Amino acid sequence: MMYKNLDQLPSYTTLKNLASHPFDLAAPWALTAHRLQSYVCSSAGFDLLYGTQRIDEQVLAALQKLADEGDAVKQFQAMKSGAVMNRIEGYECENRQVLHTATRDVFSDAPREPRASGQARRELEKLKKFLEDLDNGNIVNGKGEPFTGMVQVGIGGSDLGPRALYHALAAYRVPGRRVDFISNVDPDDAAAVLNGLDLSRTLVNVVSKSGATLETLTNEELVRQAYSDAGLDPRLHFVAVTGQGGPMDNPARYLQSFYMFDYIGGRYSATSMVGGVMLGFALGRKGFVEILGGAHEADLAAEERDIRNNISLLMALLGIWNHNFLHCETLAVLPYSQGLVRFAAHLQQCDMESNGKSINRRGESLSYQTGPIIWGEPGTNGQHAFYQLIHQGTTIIPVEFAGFRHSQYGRDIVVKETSCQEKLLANLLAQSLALATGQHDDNPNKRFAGNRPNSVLMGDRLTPRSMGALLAIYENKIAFQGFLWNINSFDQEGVQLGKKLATQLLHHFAGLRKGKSHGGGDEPGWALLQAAGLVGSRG
Ligand code: G6Q
Repeated sequence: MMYKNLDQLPSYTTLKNLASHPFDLAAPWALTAHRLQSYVCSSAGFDLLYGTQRIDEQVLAALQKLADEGDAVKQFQAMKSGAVMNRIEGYECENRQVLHTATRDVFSDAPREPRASGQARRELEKLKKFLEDLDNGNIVNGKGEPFTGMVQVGIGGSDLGPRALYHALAAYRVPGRRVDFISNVDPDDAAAVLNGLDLSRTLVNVVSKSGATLETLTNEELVRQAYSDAGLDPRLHFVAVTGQGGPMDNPARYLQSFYMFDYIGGRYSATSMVGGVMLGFALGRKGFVEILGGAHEADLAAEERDIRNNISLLMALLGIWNHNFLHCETLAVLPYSQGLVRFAAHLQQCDMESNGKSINRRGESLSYQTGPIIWGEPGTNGQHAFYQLIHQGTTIIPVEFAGFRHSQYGRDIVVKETSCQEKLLANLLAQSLALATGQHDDNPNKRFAGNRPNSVLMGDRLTPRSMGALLAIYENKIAFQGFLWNINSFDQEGVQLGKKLATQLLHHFAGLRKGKSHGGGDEPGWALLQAAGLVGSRG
């Protein structure tokens, strides 16, 4: 299939012309009740309030045309049906299907891609049995006691999404259970987690799709050592999630092995066993199944052609409008929900690793911007930190806010006549308005230019189901943007070069340990090690 570049689509020119006079959010007449109430898109349990974006009916119509001309929904459907979307035509590449959506298409009689959904279902069945065995005392520690903790060892996609979901849903944990994470090869990461843990009551979930990631393999050995030092048998504590047939697929070393498959990219793997084992342990099977249900609902909603009824597609298009046409370089994701404390970190990987590309799917250089820089922190904390720059700085930063009508725990207090939750939501909506409208003032220091585009994604409560939907809404947004930019959102060659050079530098350390290394002459790696004071003498 020959996909076109964004700037070859006819509506690209229309949008370029419209971008010379975008809607003025700061005009006194701009934010009418009609505008704010009609620019709301609802799907999968969320409402996207987008009246505070610099768009009008003409822009929306052109964005709809852009989506149609770029076959955004058709490409998404092809991806779900098993088309080989992870490829660069004519060049060596991963050349794979992209089927993370199949991990949640597991309860319908006619899944979109039966083979992948069948494999996901089999893993879910294994997980069900494993969790039942933990609950009914068939799986216990060496002293016959139940497990109360789990440490997940993994990095990148095998850490960020699962960790973000765990934090988001900690309110729904099975009483008495907790999870910790080790990802960084910095030994202090593992040391800080292991200090104070009761290893005897703790499972270790080693997660690596490739089974070959040096950080994870090293951390696994470090943790195994801690078990041996404590006189505990790792075989009773360690479980694995890995690619079937890969280097870590060695059931003799693990209490139980779960599989994920090469058609699921690491950063899209939170709904596979990569997230499933840990989330099933923490929330119970029902909680994990709820996450899958929410994600599946969002995947179905993403097939809607009308952008006004498809949150993922609309967010993708608004992002393209702000980035490619209004030339905003970064995007802040600011959730007003403490549970989403790690969500921006997950999105940084999911979005920037997917769409940080500069060639199209035929290997040709692109002359337009692709993925923006993504960053963010939960509000209201951010308000007391970096919002100054968003309001009055020289860089325009579009914002995606997210919030929920109700808190998770329901524990609250009325102070000065309002509850905490009301204060949180008032702040969220006030920020949205303030960024859009700005403020006139004779004192330039108190002047706000406004016209900072933003939208608010509002849900009812952060639950396993809504978290699943939110995760998939973003995954699908990222895929839609990649389709329209005509890039391959599913590979990550950009992280390989650094890995290769790290391996070269490690050879120097290994050589020194064996007393063999004499240095690398003019080789920049050796010179940098010297400059950093790690080997030999400086200069
Ligand atoms: C994600 C990337 C990357 C990957 C990690 C861990 O899409 O591919 O972040 O998840 O490098 O890889 P393993 O799971 O193979 O250890």
